Amino acid sequence: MTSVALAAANSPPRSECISSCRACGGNDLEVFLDLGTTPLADRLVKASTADQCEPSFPLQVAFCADCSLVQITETVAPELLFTEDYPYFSSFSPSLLAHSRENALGLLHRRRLGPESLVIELASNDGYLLKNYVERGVPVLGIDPAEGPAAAARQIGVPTLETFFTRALAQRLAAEGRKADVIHANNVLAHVADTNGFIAGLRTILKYDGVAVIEVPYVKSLIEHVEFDTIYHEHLCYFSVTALDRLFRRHGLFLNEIEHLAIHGGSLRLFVECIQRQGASVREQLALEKRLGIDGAEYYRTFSSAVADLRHHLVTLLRRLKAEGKSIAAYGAAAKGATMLNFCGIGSDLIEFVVDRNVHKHGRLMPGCKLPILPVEALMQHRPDCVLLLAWNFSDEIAAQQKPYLVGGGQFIVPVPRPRFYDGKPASR
Ligand code: JHZ
Ligand code: ZN
Repeated sequence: MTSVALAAANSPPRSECISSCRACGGNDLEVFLDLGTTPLADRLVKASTADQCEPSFPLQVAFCADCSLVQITETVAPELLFTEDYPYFSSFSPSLLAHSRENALGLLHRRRLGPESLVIELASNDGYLLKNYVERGVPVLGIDPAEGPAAAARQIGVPTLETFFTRALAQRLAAEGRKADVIHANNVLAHVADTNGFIAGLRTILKYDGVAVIEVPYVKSLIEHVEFDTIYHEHLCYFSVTALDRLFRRHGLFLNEIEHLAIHGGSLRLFVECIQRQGASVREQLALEKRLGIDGAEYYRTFSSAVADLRHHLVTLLRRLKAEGKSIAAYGAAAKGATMLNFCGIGSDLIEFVVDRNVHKHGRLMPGCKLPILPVEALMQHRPDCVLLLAWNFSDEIAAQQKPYLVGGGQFIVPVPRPRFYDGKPASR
């Protein structure tokens, strides 16, 4: 059912509202959070088109009573989400690079990968992860539909297919004998509309004794730390171990081990294989989720008021600072920043500009609120009194990098799980 009036006659739908679960097809979906109608979080606005209407879509989150998958109800066409100037380049975060290197080197060693092996990454972005294998002589294949990042990957020697990963592509690769010893899929499973097609494809290109190493943000962290800003149209699903275990089983795959990662506000690294050998890490987490009720709708029902509280406290704080004559900027033109600013109704009345390290974002405007994005040097030039950390998941890294700003009397504000000032000392939760 097409739900957006914007869809022009005879053109493909720009967005569709689901009526059944993305994973299991069940009809028992309960909406527990409504973030209103918001613009696309990674679609940064060009100054030349600033006065034009941006595409905006409903952003509602639902729980499936049948398989316990949390998901948004609107599916925006991928062509709208992942345009040729998609601005996300993984290599702008040193801590993400270090995290990825460690991941690759660990697998290289444990799986004894060599010149005969093949490592495939789905959503390989700019080659930030696969380059670690290339440097050590292990053949790789990256798959990513975003033109800019794919070109950057090729430039550093990471062969990359510039396309979406689908069941059909998987069949073609398998027919060519290109099956993987290791498949990486970081922060992509939540992005695909055809969840089952993606997992089926993954199964098709995984060698029988291979392993898929998949990273996803953890819904438990999202709920407990009120990370509602990580909800935007690119992220269709928000995973628990319970939902993942059920999802993989339906495709003849087994979630055998998990690791907890601090990245992106709390993520899971999943080790998925064709052979069933569920380890203690998964068994214990499933039991914990059962105890906490993560497999039931009740767990999610108070989230909406936690989000409303956060919005109230953040807006009240920023207004008070403004009334005291303080100047405020923001750090991180992150996708999650777009949700935070637009849902809270924070615009140029409260914040002057946003800084970001990613040169591809400079000169653009944040979606919706249209705040200008400047290089990080603008912080030392303008010395705003306070800086709202929209990229709060990198607070420690940003504080270390912006020591001169903090030492000069500047203050950071971290918005989640509740707004607070932050002086660069490691966050305590
Ligand atoms: P970052 C991303 O979301 C992209 P975003 C994507 N939507 C996804 O799925 C999730 O991750 C999981 C900048 N920065 O990565 C870089 C600095 O300027 O938290 C980024 O623009 N200086 C595909 O966009 C932004 O902040 C720094 O020192 O919400 C961070 O965005 C650092 C460390 C980052 O996620
Ligand atoms: Zn379901």
